[in-house]
Amino acid sequence: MTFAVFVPGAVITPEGGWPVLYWLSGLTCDDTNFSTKAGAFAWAAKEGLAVVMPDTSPRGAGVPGEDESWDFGTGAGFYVDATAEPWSKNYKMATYVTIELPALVEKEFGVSPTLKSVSGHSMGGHGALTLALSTRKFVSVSAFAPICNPTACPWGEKAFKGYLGSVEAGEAHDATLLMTSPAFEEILVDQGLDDSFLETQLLPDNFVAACQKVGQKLRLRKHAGYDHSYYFVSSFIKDHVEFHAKALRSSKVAAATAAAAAAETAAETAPPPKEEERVVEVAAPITCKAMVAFEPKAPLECRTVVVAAPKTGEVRVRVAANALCHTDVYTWSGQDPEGLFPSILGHEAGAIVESVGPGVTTLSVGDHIVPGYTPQCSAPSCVFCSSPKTNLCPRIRASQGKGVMPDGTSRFSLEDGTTVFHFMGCSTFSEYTVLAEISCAKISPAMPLYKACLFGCGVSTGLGAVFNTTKVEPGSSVAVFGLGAVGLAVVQAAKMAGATRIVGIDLNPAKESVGRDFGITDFLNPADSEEPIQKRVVSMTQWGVDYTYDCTGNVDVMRAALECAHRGWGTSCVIGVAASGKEISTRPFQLVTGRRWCGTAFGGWKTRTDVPKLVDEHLAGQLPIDAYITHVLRGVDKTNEAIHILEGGECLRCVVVY
Ligand code: NAD
Ligand code: AHE
Ligand code: ZN
Repeated sequence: MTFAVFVPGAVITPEGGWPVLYWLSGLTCDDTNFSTKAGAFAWAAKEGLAVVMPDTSPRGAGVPGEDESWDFGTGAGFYVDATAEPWSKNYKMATYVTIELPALVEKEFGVSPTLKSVSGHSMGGHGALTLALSTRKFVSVSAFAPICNPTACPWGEKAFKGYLGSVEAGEAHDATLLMTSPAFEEILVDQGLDDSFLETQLLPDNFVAACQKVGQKLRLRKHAGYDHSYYFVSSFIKDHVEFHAKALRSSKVAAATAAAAAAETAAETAPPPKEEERVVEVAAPITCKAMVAFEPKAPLECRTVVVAAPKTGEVRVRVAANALCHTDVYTWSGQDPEGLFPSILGHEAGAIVESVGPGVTTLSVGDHIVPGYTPQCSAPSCVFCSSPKTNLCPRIRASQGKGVMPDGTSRFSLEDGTTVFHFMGCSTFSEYTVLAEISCAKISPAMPLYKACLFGCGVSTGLGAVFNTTKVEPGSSVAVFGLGAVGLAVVQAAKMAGATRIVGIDLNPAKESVGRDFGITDFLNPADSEEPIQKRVVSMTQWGVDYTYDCTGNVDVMRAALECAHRGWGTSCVIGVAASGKEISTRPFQLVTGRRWCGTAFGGWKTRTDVPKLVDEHLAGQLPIDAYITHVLRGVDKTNEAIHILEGGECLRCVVVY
């Protein structure tokens, strides 16, 4: 049997496997029709959904008569297990689609055994509805122009007589007759009103009546002008993918919640261990691969490192994926006054807690986290954590800047015992790293970690610069200098905040197109004219723009950004990180005349409180971030390649999956 599988991206399989949509095709189709004509994969990729597309029957089985008609035999297996001869040996489509094929794709493609939905077209719509109703193995079901009542239509009668020996035997494979009690929160069906098979073969109204009778919620959408073709499927497939993704997400959350509740109940009911039995498990050191920066600008070296057990208030995590930020490259290049060598750089990651040190109360083994370079100690005595005005908790900032953990020592060493420094309290260019508990944002396990890493720095920073630091109002004008991931996140947030004019500025002309995708309304390239860029921006707007952002780290650009802010009230926000020894300047008159200069660290987000919320917003479909991932590599040893790619100018974020 031939089948096709779509897996969303060359990335790690999420814990528990890919949520999956099984697609069942119609008469005469094979495993290629859906993959080539439906246009579903962009939506499936967006939702993180795998798609499995089986053929519609065995082929070349040598069954007498298998190729005699288009609506029976080859290409027309009808998703039943044949019991009548000569079909019963080979034509076992129900078992194939619900047992054999899932076992195979679960093993070979990391497809989830539980988070699965089913949909299909015509005969495949019949298959989807009947297999979902009879097996209850699928979280959700939908269909396009399904054969709803096959015991009452010519296609069904022919199939049941041939494969099962009688039409009556087909009653167990008839969606209308199987609808005897509500089985799903909602079933989605689309039907074209210009479908030539509507009245004779499909009979959706019989299914509607059956659903109404038992109280099954059915969303049947009837579309004038649509026929039975794949144009019809491709027109509405996005809705079906989103329908299933939503159901699978709630199912996953429900399962996780139930598991957590069960664990909590077990913990509550278990008798407390006697004092002498309470053993603190001490984790052993781990050896793993890490990319070590030995000196500025020299390629990182992939080394075996020893990662010591977490000490008090620390956790050790397995890094699942890391996105490269420009700041890593900045420190590697030797321009960071705090840069130390040898060190393990990296600070934009998604990870899973592997072990916890003594005294850790808010994290457990298995938790999914995003490391934060701005910690949040949340102590009532911390005036920074207690204030809504800032995220800059100083609790471990001094040791972080010295490349060590809060007790003044490093958890990293080479095999010969050489100490390796930490970086920004994260050091995520390593398969394992140790973090302070107060640096970890615990996030929903439903969030794929290869995407979660984006919230660890650049994207969050750009969003927060707009929402938290400058608080852009609807109708504002905005100018963004530098359209990397940080600048584009500023653009994205400015658009979400209702800014009506968003000027993107970049030396790279290729950024105009990506900038427009994110929401810029105008693009300027400083290299296109001798005239200073701030003058060009002001002349576009009379008095300057309400909010400007430097996302380059260049101090001349910072000045230009300030000087094109609106006279009287314009605010300019410094986001870029400037090289050691660089200073900003402008004529004080610029400030006297009402412009304000400010800056942001991590967009003002409080790591532990806010990162989980950003993740949840993404999971709820309110905060798209997939477009930032322009490159994916596999293996921590690919980090040098990622640096090369980021410097190439076409990359927003290169995610390295470990
Ligand atoms: P990036 O290198 O991907 O993007 C920078 C963009 O600026 C590029 O498109 C480049 O072409 C453009 N550029 C460079 N010089 C320019 C100039 N003179 N005029 C106009 N455009 C110019 O970097 P990124 O990851 O988006 O990070 C941007 C900056 O933000 C970096 O300096 C980074 O270190 C800093 N950063 C700061 C924070 C923070 O919390 N403050 C967080 C993350 C990143
Ligand atoms: N060591 C650097 C600090 C550079 C800097 O400003 N870092 C930003 C984060 S960049 C993330 O990509 C920041 O938030 N800083 C706040 C902090 O506490 O470090 C230097 O230049 O000295
Ligand atoms: Zn960063």
